[in-house]
Amino acid sequence: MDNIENFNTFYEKAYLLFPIFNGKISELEGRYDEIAQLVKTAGAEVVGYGFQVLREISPATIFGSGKLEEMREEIRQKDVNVIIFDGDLSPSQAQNLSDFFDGIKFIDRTALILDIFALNAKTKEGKLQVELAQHEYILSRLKGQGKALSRLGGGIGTRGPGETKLETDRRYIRNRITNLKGQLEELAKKRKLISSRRDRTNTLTVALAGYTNAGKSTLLNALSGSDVLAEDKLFATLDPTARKIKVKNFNVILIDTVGFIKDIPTNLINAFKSTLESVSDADLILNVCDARGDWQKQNEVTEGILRELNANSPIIKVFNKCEDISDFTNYPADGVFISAKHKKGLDNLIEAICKSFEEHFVYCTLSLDFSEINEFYKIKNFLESYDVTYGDDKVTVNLCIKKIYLSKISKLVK
Ligand SMILES: Nc1nc2c(ncn2[C@@H]2O[C@H](COP(=O)(O)OP(=O)(O)OP(=O)(O)O)[C@@H](O)[C@H]2O)c(=O)[nH]1
Ligand SMILES: [Mg+2]
Repeated sequence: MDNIENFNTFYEKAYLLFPIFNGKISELEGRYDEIAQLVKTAGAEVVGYGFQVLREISPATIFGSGKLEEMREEIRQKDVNVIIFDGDLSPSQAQNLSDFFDGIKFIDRTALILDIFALNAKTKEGKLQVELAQHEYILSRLKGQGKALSRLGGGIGTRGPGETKLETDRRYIRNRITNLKGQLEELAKKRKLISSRRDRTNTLTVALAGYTNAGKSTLLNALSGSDVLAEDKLFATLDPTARKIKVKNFNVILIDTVGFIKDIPTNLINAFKSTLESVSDADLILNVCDARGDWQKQNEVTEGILRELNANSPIIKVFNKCEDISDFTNYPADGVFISAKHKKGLDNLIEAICKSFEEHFVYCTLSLDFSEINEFYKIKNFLESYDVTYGDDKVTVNLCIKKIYLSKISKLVK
């Protein structure tokens, strides 16, 4: 909390560094926009940037010495408080660059993202997950380092457990990581218990996944008539939020969760695995992207992360922010085009959700003799959901099953 207050009163000036590899200068604009938005989200302001197209890298400092001098001059003139490197650095490169730039706080993109996560985590689980990711990050930075990296002052890159590492050693961090993992496992177990209870009532789950700021929370609100925080900031949502909605005959639990971003730090995905399970366990995934942005890139990233999470549920590609787009010829034919903010195209989306459910699931009612109940319980793990009602001489089971498992219940269907 101290740190957050600190950040409100201290508006940092950020300078961005872009190494450009393989001559990909065309990527600079997109990279700048994304980092600038991350910086804004973290509560700082971009006051300048430097880039260099690198044919070969100087191992110690990445950039060439002439370029470095030039950038240092600008950094001094602009009174910069934090330098952000758009990429990954080895601990020694980070140290060398930081030393060169007069010891001004020097962080990389991962630290910046972790920082935003620390600001946005609200629930106990969210906070633990962020703390785990931060400790893993710090540990990876300490590998091979003789001394602890020190980052002084408040603001970006120092929120959360960052500062404690000053006085800590690797052993403390490892112990803390083990402890955090243990706490998270406990929470995940509890959540599983709640969701398995939920499974027994007839519901299907739909997860909203996709690039950060694509409009997932806005869509959740539009579909459920609720009022979840949605704002023009990256990673506004960290903790999964669920809403019950009715989609025609289907009872649906709609889950909104953390957004994705390119080059997402691996330890962040690992730390958020239990939260992201709500995506991989869902019966259907809506991959939401911003149709006005570089949606190919967004979808590439989202699909990559979904693969990493072993999410193999059906996916509907949802193109959001379409209110001003009239020509859809360059978009995939199987996409659904909506504007969550202006509540346009939602009927088409609901149709698409129902169609997918009907394609993959069957609802049916079994009327069983008491003698058949054991047989039923043997196959219950193949069901998406079920609901048992005991009558005087019969047991009625309403169930939902994936079509591929229909043969499992064939004996019980009369
Ligand atoms: N123009 C336009 N803006 C939209 C639309 N839907 C959402 N937005 C805006 O996009 C911004 C991000 O929306 P969110 O719903 O917070 O996005 P998100 O995907 O939940 O983002 P994170 O939780 O940060 O990953 C907000 O400023 C929304 O008002 C839309 O259909 N059209
Ligand atoms: Mg959101």
